[in-house]
Amino acid sequence: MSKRTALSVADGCCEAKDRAMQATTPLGTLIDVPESDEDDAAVFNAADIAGAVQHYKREGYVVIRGLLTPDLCDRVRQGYRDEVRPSKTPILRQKNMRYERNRFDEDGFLANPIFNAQDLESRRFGSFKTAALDAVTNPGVAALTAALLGTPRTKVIQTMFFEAPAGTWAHQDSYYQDSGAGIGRCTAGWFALEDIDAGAGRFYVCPRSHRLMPLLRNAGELDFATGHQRYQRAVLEAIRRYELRWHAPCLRKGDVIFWSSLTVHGSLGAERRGVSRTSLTAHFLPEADEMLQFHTRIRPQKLLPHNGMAVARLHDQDEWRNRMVRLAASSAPRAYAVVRKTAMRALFAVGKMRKGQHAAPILPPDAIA
Ligand SMILES: O=C(O)CCC(=O)C(=O)O
Ligand SMILES: [Fe+2]
Repeated sequence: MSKRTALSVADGCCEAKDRAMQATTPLGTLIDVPESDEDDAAVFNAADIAGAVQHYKREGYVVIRGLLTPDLCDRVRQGYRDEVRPSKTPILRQKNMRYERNRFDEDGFLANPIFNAQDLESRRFGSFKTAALDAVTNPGVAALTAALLGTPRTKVIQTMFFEAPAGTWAHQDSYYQDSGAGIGRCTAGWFALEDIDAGAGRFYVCPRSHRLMPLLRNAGELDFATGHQRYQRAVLEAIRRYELRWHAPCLRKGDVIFWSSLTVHGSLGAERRGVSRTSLTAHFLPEADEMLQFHTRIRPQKLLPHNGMAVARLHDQDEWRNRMVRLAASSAPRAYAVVRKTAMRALFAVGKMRKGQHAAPILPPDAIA
C-alpha cells in the first residue's frame, strides 16, 4: 500500500500544468505525477487502433483519449449518486470480497469499492448498473479490446467501481484471473469518469513489466490462501530487482487506460484532500476463452449479453439464490469469512496434491503465451 505523504507542490490541480506533482511509490521513492497529458507518448485517439496496439504490445499498456462521451460518464456518476450512495443494501466489495454496506472516507467518498457492478440487483441499482455496463461494453471498447487481444470479440469477466483513493498494492492481474487458453490473454481498462486529480491516488503502471519481469505465480509460498502478503512483497522486490519504472498518467473524463494481465500496476495513496477518482475498471478475455482463477482452476461463468458483448455474472443479485448467499454473508460476516478462507485453502491444497501444470511459482517471460 502507498504511504500518505504531505503535499509536495503548490495547491491546485490544473493550474500547475507545466509541473508534475510528486508522489511516493510503495517503495518509498518519489515519482512525478503529470498534471497534463501533452507529452505522454502513451496517449492515442480511438481511431488510431494500430498505433495503440503497437504501443500496448511494447509497453504493456496504452491510454485512449476520450473513449467514453462525457454524457455517458455523467450517467454512471448520476446512477451512483441516486441509487448506490444512499443505499443501505450490502454490496460485494473489491478489497475483501465481503458483502458490506457503503463506507465513506472523511471527504465523503466511497471507501469500499464495488466488485462486479454487473451483478447488482436491477430493482435497486438498475440505472447505475445499466450505465456502467453501457460504458464498459460500448462499441469503442469492444473494438479496442478485440484489437489488443488479437481476437474478433471480447467479453467482460469482471468490473469494479471506485470513488475514493484506494492505494491498491502493486500486482499483475494474472495472479487473480487470466485466460484459461493462455497466460497474458487478458486485458483490463480503467475508465476515468471525471478528470483525475494528480493527488487523488492515481492509477499507475510499470511500463514494460509484462516483458521485463517473470510472472509471479499464485502457488507455493506466494499462494492467495496463505501467502498473499508475501506475494505483495514479492512484487515490490521484483520492481526493485528489474529496475522497473512507474507511470501514473494524467487521465481526463472519458479517457481509458488499458493494460495487460502481466503488467504490474496499482494505485497511489491520496496526496491531496477532497479529490476523488471516480472510475470503473473492467477485465476482458477473448470471447471463447474460459477464465483461469488464481492460476489454479477454470471458473465457469454465467454470461449475459449487454450491447452485444457477453458479460460474466458470477454473483448475479437478480437470482434469489445469490441474494440468499448475500443475506447469509452479510448477517454473519465472520462465519462467511471463515468458510471462504477454508474453501480457499482447500482449493490450493488440492492444487498442490495434483502438482499439475500450475505448480511452478515463477514463470520466466519467454515461457508465456
Ligand atoms: O484503481 C485501482 O486502485 C486498482 C484497479 C485494479 O488493479 C484493477 O482493476 O485491476
Ligand atoms: Fe489490477
